[in-house]
Amino acid sequence: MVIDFYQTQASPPVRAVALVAASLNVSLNPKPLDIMEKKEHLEDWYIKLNPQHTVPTIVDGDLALAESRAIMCYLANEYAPDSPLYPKCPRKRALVDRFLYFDIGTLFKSFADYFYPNLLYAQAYDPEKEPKVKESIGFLETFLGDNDYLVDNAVTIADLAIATSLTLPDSMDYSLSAFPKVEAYYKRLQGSPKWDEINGLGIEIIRGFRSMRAQ
Ligand SMILES: N[C@@H](CCC(=O)N[C@@H](CS)C(=O)NCC(=O)O)C(=O)O
Repeated sequence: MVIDFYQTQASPPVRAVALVAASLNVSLNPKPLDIMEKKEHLEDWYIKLNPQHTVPTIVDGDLALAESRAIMCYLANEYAPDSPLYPKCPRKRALVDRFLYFDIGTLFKSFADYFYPNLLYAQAYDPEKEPKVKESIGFLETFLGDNDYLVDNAVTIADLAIATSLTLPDSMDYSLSAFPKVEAYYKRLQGSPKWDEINGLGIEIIRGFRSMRAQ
């Protein structure tokens, strides 16, 4: 079965899916989309697949699925049901889901709200949006406590998703030094399979885009 993966390497939600797929040993067939210049995500054929016109979207047979965190759970459920990355125990799984929702609804949201206007439209940072960034990283610091990972002290898809979200402040040279546990956690997760070719490259692309823009 070929799983088509509509994606843009710079996008953190795309990279989060790619990182999870690499750790689950699920292979994806990359279908790169130019969403910046050619705006291929707004073409009719793509809107039919995903009316929300976001990347990532996967197509697996008759299933077209958007939303990065839903895609991760699907890949684990369908292709790696025994993987400890998405534990079967309902209580552990509930905690993994909780951190996936924390990531998409709070952590990554605060990053996107603060960093994207600067990254995408060269706007000055809005100081009113920074407290949410600090608050959400602070929550993560508390959740980690003395553990290396968020759930049962073992790596899960929630850690891989959150580590990928943390690449956005990294790409924007935003220091995590006020949050030593988060900083150590982020470093630890950089040992994940294919980190360099997925997130290392994504960070480089965003940095390259920023320095081109600054000229
Ligand atoms: N919640 C979505 C967010 C996806 C998203 O916003 N992707 C951006 C790129 S980082 C995108 O596709 N933007 C183009 C658009 O919204 O038209 C997910 O996690 O998949």
